[in-house]
Amino acid sequence: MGVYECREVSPEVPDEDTRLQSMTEEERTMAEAPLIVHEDEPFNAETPPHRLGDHITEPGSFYVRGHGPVPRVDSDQWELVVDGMVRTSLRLGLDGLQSRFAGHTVEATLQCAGNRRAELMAVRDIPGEAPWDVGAISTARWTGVRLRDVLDDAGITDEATHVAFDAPDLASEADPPQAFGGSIDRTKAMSDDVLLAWSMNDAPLPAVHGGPVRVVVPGYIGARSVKWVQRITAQDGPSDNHFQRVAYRMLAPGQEPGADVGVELDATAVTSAIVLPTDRSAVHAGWTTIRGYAVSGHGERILAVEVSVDGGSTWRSADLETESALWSWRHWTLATELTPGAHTIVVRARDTGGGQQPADSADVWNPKGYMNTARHAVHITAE
Ligand SMILES: Nc1nc2c(c(=O)[nH]1)N[C@H]1C(S)=C(S)[C@@H](COP(=O)(O)O)O[C@H]1N2
Ligand SMILES: [Mo]
Repeated sequence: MGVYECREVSPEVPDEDTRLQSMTEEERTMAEAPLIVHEDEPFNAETPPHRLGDHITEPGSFYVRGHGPVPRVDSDQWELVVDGMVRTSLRLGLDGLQSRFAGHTVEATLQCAGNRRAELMAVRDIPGEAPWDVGAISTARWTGVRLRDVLDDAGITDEATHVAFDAPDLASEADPPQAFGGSIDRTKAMSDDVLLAWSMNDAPLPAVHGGPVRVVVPGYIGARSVKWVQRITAQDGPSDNHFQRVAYRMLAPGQEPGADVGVELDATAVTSAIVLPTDRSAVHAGWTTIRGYAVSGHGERILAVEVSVDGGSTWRSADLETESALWSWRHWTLATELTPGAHTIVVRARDTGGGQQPADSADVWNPKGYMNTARHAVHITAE
């Protein structure tokens, strides 16, 4: 501590172009790609570092996580059934949904439970899962109607404790192969900002992100924001879908995935990551700006972000972006002077609920590699 005067010096930061010019052709192509693709079919791709600093993610750079082929659902053909523990089942088209309920817009970050799995895989292998780096996270302005308004209109009954969502995309990885689905608890379903969204950043929701209509559950793992939603069922327990009962559950080390093994994941916990410089990269010695994001979940805000440039021995407060929307990430920066040589930079955030990040990825390793909210470190060389 006590080094805050550093931030009053005007830092000589090499601009983006200088850094790009010192890259090989291949590195430059990678660095400028709109998405880093992990898998083509089903399509899975993460937001690249040079786009992770945007508050609202550029169209085309929002990460994509899919378990089956992208279904092409015509917006004229799309139909939503609302049934189960309701007084009146509903059958609605897009026009019906839009004309019957008040529109509502929510800015929210979506984060896959597998974000930062790559660091867990470096601790111990996690077979059959994608090695997401820090980019399985993006932010958009979502417009639609409140799920609560639709459930109220159908007359959700007192016995209903959960609300389940069904989609048409067939996931062959599920056992048995089945369409994607999931559920959330009733309290969350009836809260202010859970949406049936048809628009992303004021444009029609792209097919790859669930268009014509998807669920958006701010503050919960991405898996609960079911894309191409076609059925909503009020029921007295969680969904029986593979992605609720088997996958997206926190297992203890040594546990094997199976029906109802472990704990289902819902709200995300406070986390942060360094976006630039990237791990194992070289920067110019002297002044540089470290950049990254921090985000919580379950309705908490980011309280503080601290950065260490000496591997975690000493910490300095990062500059936080102006308070952002309740469900959105907050970007941060720290200007620092780096001497030539190797440096380990670490970040840690706290949220308004008292949440802090575990010290090390090894402490949070779990068999499916979910929710790696450990402090994030990058190892860089200044030259
Ligand atoms: N129908 C359907 N919805 C889905 C998925 C899916 O495979 N099928 N993937 C889920 C997961 S795991 C995540 S992280 C988010 C990703 O949303 P995005 O592709 O728009 O980023 O969608 C969720 N909704
Ligand atoms: Mo996910």
